[in-house]
Amino acid sequence: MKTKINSREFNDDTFFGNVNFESSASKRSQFPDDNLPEVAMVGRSNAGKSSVLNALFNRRKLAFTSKTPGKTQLLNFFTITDKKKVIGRVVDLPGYGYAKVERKIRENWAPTLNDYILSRKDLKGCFIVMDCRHPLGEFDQMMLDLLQERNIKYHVLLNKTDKLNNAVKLKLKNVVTNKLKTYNTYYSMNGSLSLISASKKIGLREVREKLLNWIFTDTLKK
Ligand SMILES: Nc1nc2c(ncn2[C@@H]2O[C@H](COP(=O)(O)OP(=O)(O)OP(=O)(O)O)[C@@H](O)[C@H]2O)c(=O)[nH]1
Ligand SMILES: [Mg+2]
Repeated sequence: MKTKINSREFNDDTFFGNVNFESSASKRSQFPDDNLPEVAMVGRSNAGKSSVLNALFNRRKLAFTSKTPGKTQLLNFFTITDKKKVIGRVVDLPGYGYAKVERKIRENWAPTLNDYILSRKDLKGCFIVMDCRHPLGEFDQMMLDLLQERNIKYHVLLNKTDKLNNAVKLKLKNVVTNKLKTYNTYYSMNGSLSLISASKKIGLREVREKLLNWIFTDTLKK
Protein backbone atom coordinates (compact mmCIF):
# COMPACT_ATOMS: atom_id res chain seq x y z
CA MET A 1 0.00 0.00 0.00
CA LYS A 2 2.80 2.41 0.97
CA THR A 3 4.68 1.77 -2.26
CA LYS A 4 2.01 3.33 -4.36
CA ILE A 5 1.71 6.46 -2.25
CA ASN A 6 5.47 6.82 -2.02
CA SER A 7 5.90 6.34 -5.72
CA ARG A 8 3.95 9.56 -6.26
CA GLU A 9 5.86 12.77 -6.55
CA PHE A 10 3.87 15.31 -4.61
CA ASN A 11 4.62 17.95 -7.19
CA ASP A 12 3.76 15.58 -10.01
CA ASP A 13 1.96 17.69 -12.61
CA THR A 14 0.59 14.65 -14.41
CA PHE A 15 -1.29 13.71 -11.26
CA PHE A 16 -2.17 17.18 -10.08
CA GLY A 17 -3.36 18.26 -13.52
CA ASN A 18 -6.03 15.62 -13.68
CA VAL A 19 -9.01 17.27 -12.12
CA ASN A 20 -12.32 18.12 -13.76
CA PHE A 21 -15.47 19.95 -12.78
CA GLU A 22 -18.25 17.43 -12.27
CA SER A 23 -21.37 19.12 -10.84
CA SER A 24 -22.79 21.73 -8.51
CA ALA A 25 -25.31 21.10 -5.76
CA SER A 26 -27.46 23.19 -3.47
CA LYS A 27 -28.99 20.28 -1.55
CA ARG A 28 -28.22 16.74 -0.52
CA SER A 29 -30.25 15.03 -3.23
CA GLN A 30 -27.93 16.63 -5.81
CA PHE A 31 -24.68 15.29 -4.31
CA PRO A 32 -22.95 12.65 -6.46
CA ASP A 33 -23.94 9.22 -5.27
CA ASP A 34 -21.13 6.68 -5.38
CA ASN A 35 -18.28 5.47 -3.22
CA LEU A 36 -15.42 7.69 -4.32
CA PRO A 37 -13.19 8.93 -1.50
CA GLU A 38 -13.75 12.64 -1.10
CA VAL A 39 -11.80 15.59 0.32
CA ALA A 40 -13.46 18.95 1.06
CA MET A 41 -12.29 22.54 1.28
CA VAL A 42 -14.07 24.32 4.13
CA GLY A 43 -13.56 27.68 5.79
CA ARG A 44 -14.76 31.23 6.18
CA SER A 45 -15.82 33.20 3.14
CA ASN A 46 -12.86 34.83 1.44
CA ALA A 47 -10.26 32.67 3.26
CA GLY A 48 -9.12 31.39 -0.13
CA LYS A 49 -10.68 27.90 -0.46
CA SER A 50 -11.22 28.17 -4.22
CA SER A 51 -7.77 29.73 -4.71
CA VAL A 52 -6.12 26.89 -2.78
CA LEU A 53 -7.93 24.32 -4.90
CA ASN A 54 -6.72 26.01 -8.08
CA ALA A 55 -3.16 26.24 -6.75
CA LEU A 56 -3.07 22.59 -5.66
CA PHE A 57 -4.12 21.42 -9.10
CA ASN A 58 -2.13 23.99 -11.08
CA ARG A 59 -5.23 25.52 -12.59
CA ARG A 60 -6.14 29.17 -12.74
CA LYS A 61 -9.87 28.95 -13.14
CA LEU A 62 -10.95 25.51 -12.06
CA ALA A 63 -12.83 26.96 -9.09
CA PHE A 64 -13.99 30.56 -9.33
CA THR A 65 -12.51 33.07 -6.93
CA SER A 66 -13.42 36.63 -6.05
CA LYS A 67 -12.37 39.60 -3.94
CA THR A 68 -15.95 39.77 -2.69
CA PRO A 69 -16.74 37.19 -0.01
CA GLY A 70 -19.54 34.77 -0.79
CA LYS A 71 -18.40 33.92 -4.31
CA THR A 72 -18.89 30.16 -4.00
CA GLN A 73 -22.59 29.68 -3.30
CA LEU A 74 -23.02 26.04 -4.22
CA LEU A 75 -21.11 22.88 -3.43
CA ASN A 76 -18.88 22.27 -6.42
CA PHE A 77 -17.69 18.72 -7.04
CA PHE A 78 -14.51 17.93 -9.00
CA THR A 79 -13.26 14.49 -9.95
CA ILE A 80 -9.61 13.47 -9.69
CA THR A 81 -8.34 11.09 -12.35
CA ASP A 82 -5.27 8.90 -12.15
CA LYS A 83 -4.17 6.76 -15.09
CA LYS A 84 -7.51 7.40 -16.79
CA LYS A 85 -9.47 6.15 -13.80
CA VAL A 86 -11.50 8.41 -11.53
CA ILE A 87 -10.07 7.76 -8.09
CA GLY A 88 -11.50 10.48 -5.91
CA ARG A 89 -13.19 13.78 -5.60
CA VAL A 90 -12.51 17.19 -4.19
CA VAL A 91 -15.30 19.53 -3.16
CA ASP A 92 -15.23 23.31 -2.96
CA LEU A 93 -17.76 24.41 -0.37
CA PRO A 94 -19.42 27.79 0.17
CA GLY A 95 -17.73 29.79 2.90
CA TYR A 96 -19.30 30.37 6.28
CA GLY A 97 -19.46 33.42 8.47
CA TYR A 98 -20.14 36.15 6.00
CA ALA A 99 -23.20 38.18 6.92
CA LYS A 100 -23.53 40.19 3.73
CA VAL A 101 -24.39 37.27 1.50
CA GLU A 102 -28.06 37.48 0.67
CA ARG A 103 -30.02 35.99 3.54
CA LYS A 104 -32.04 33.60 1.42
CA ILE A 105 -28.90 32.03 0.02
CA ARG A 106 -27.24 31.82 3.43
CA GLU A 107 -30.29 30.23 4.99
CA ASN A 108 -30.16 27.53 2.36
CA TRP A 109 -26.50 26.73 2.46
CA ALA A 110 -25.88 26.65 6.24
CA PRO A 111 -28.03 23.52 6.69
CA THR A 112 -26.70 22.08 3.41
CA LEU A 113 -23.14 22.51 4.65
CA ASN A 114 -23.99 20.85 7.97
CA ASP A 115 -25.84 18.14 6.16
CA TYR A 116 -22.85 17.57 3.92
CA ILE A 117 -20.37 17.22 6.79
CA LEU A 118 -22.65 15.10 8.92
CA SER A 119 -23.90 12.75 6.23
CA ARG A 120 -21.28 12.38 3.54
CA LYS A 121 -20.11 8.84 4.04
CA ASP A 122 -17.02 8.92 1.83
CA LEU A 123 -15.65 12.17 3.23
CA LYS A 124 -12.07 11.25 4.14
CA GLY A 125 -10.71 14.59 5.22
CA CYS A 126 -11.26 18.34 5.27
CA PHE A 127 -8.88 21.18 4.64
CA ILE A 128 -9.99 24.03 6.89
CA VAL A 129 -8.75 27.10 5.06
CA MET A 130 -8.19 30.25 7.15
CA ASP A 131 -6.89 33.71 6.39
CA CYS A 132 -3.70 33.60 8.49
CA ARG A 133 -4.53 37.04 9.87
CA HIS A 134 -7.75 35.66 11.42
CA PRO A 135 -6.97 32.10 12.49
CA LEU A 136 -9.37 29.79 14.31
CA GLY A 137 -12.39 32.03 14.49
CA GLU A 138 -15.70 31.16 16.07
CA PHE A 139 -17.04 29.54 12.90
CA ASP A 140 -13.86 27.52 12.39
CA GLN A 141 -14.30 26.13 15.88
CA MET A 142 -17.88 25.21 15.07
CA MET A 143 -16.58 23.40 12.00
CA LEU A 144 -14.05 21.53 14.14
CA ASP A 145 -16.92 20.49 16.43
CA LEU A 146 -18.84 19.13 13.44
CA LEU A 147 -15.83 17.22 12.13
CA GLN A 148 -15.16 15.79 15.54
CA GLU A 149 -18.71 14.45 15.72
CA ARG A 150 -17.92 12.14 12.83
CA ASN A 151 -14.23 11.76 13.55
CA ILE A 152 -13.30 13.18 10.16
CA LYS A 153 -9.65 14.00 9.62
CA TYR A 154 -8.71 17.63 9.20
CA HIS A 155 -5.73 19.76 8.27
CA VAL A 156 -5.70 23.52 8.85
CA LEU A 157 -4.36 25.69 6.03
CA LEU A 158 -3.25 29.11 7.21
CA ASN A 159 -3.45 30.86 3.86
CA LYS A 160 -2.28 34.28 2.57
CA THR A 161 1.03 34.06 4.44
CA ASP A 162 2.54 36.21 1.68
CA LYS A 163 1.01 39.04 3.75
CA LEU A 164 3.22 38.28 6.78
CA ASN A 165 6.92 38.59 7.55
CA ASN A 166 8.92 35.59 8.78
CA ALA A 167 8.90 36.56 12.45
CA VAL A 168 5.12 36.92 12.50
CA LYS A 169 4.72 33.63 10.61
CA LEU A 170 6.79 31.79 13.19
CA LYS A 171 4.81 33.23 16.06
CA LEU A 172 1.55 32.43 14.33
CA LYS A 173 2.60 28.84 13.71
CA ASN A 174 3.43 28.36 17.40
CA VAL A 175 0.22 29.93 18.62
CA VAL A 176 -2.05 27.95 16.29
CA THR A 177 -0.11 24.69 16.81
CA ASN A 178 -0.61 25.02 20.57
CA LYS A 179 -4.31 25.75 20.20
CA LEU A 180 -4.75 22.72 17.96
CA LYS A 181 -2.83 20.55 20.43
CA THR A 182 -5.28 21.46 23.17
CA TYR A 183 -8.14 20.83 20.81
CA ASN A 184 -6.78 17.50 19.57
CA THR A 185 -6.23 16.25 23.11
CA TYR A 186 -9.68 17.28 24.23
CA TYR A 187 -11.42 15.63 21.28
CA SER A 188 -8.94 12.79 20.62
CA MET A 189 -8.38 14.10 17.14
CA ASN A 190 -5.16 14.39 15.23
CA GLY A 191 -5.33 17.50 13.08
CA SER A 192 -2.27 19.29 11.79
CA LEU A 193 -1.53 22.57 10.05
CA SER A 194 0.41 24.15 7.18
CA LEU A 195 1.29 27.75 6.47
CA ILE A 196 0.64 28.41 2.81
CA SER A 197 0.08 31.02 0.16
CA ALA A 198 -2.22 30.05 -2.69
CA SER A 199 -1.26 33.17 -4.65
CA LYS A 200 2.47 32.54 -4.40
CA LYS A 201 2.16 28.75 -4.40
CA ILE A 202 4.07 28.37 -1.15
CA GLY A 203 3.76 25.36 1.16
CA LEU A 204 1.64 23.26 -1.19
CA ARG A 205 3.79 20.14 -1.21
CA GLU A 206 2.73 18.91 2.22
CA VAL A 207 -0.90 19.75 1.43
CA ARG A 208 -0.73 17.61 -1.70
CA GLU A 209 0.88 14.84 0.30
CA LYS A 210 -2.00 14.96 2.76
CA LEU A 211 -4.57 14.93 -0.04
CA LEU A 212 -2.94 11.92 -1.71
CA ASN A 213 -2.78 10.06 1.56
CA TRP A 214 -6.44 10.67 2.35
CA ILE A 215 -7.50 9.53 -1.12
CA PHE A 216 -5.08 6.69 -1.82
CA THR A 217 -5.15 5.10 1.61
CA ASP A 218 -8.82 4.52 1.09
CA THR A 219 -8.63 3.44 -2.56
CA LEU A 220 -5.95 0.88 -1.79
CA LYS A 221 -7.93 -0.63 1.05
CA LYS A 222 -10.59 -1.74 -1.45
N1 LIG B 1 -2.61 37.74 -0.84
C1 LIG B 1 -3.26 36.62 -1.04
N2 LIG B 1 -4.56 36.65 -1.45
C2 LIG B 1 -5.19 35.46 -1.63
C3 LIG B 1 -4.56 34.21 -1.39
N3 LIG B 1 -5.47 33.22 -1.62
C4 LIG B 1 -6.60 33.84 -2.00
N4 LIG B 1 -6.44 35.19 -2.02
C5 LIG B 1 -7.45 36.20 -2.39
O1 LIG B 1 -8.53 36.15 -1.48
C6 LIG B 1 -9.77 36.43 -2.15
C7 LIG B 1 -10.76 35.30 -1.88
O2 LIG B 1 -10.30 34.11 -2.50
P1 LIG B 1 -11.30 32.91 -2.84
O3 LIG B 1 -10.43 31.78 -3.25
O4 LIG B 1 -12.38 33.35 -3.74
O5 LIG B 1 -11.90 32.63 -1.38
P2 LIG B 1 -13.03 31.59 -0.94
O6 LIG B 1 -12.66 31.10 0.42
O7 LIG B 1 -13.22 30.55 -1.98
O8 LIG B 1 -14.30 32.53 -0.82
P3 LIG B 1 -15.88 32.14 -0.90
O9 LIG B 1 -16.10 31.35 -2.15
O10 LIG B 1 -16.53 33.49 -0.93
O11 LIG B 1 -16.20 31.40 0.35
C8 LIG B 1 -9.42 36.61 -3.63
O12 LIG B 1 -9.31 37.99 -3.89
C9 LIG B 1 -8.07 35.90 -3.76
O13 LIG B 1 -7.28 36.43 -4.81
C10 LIG B 1 -3.19 34.22 -0.96
O14 LIG B 1 -2.54 33.20 -0.74
N5 LIG B 1 -2.61 35.44 -0.80
MG1 LIG C 1 -14.87 30.00 -3.08
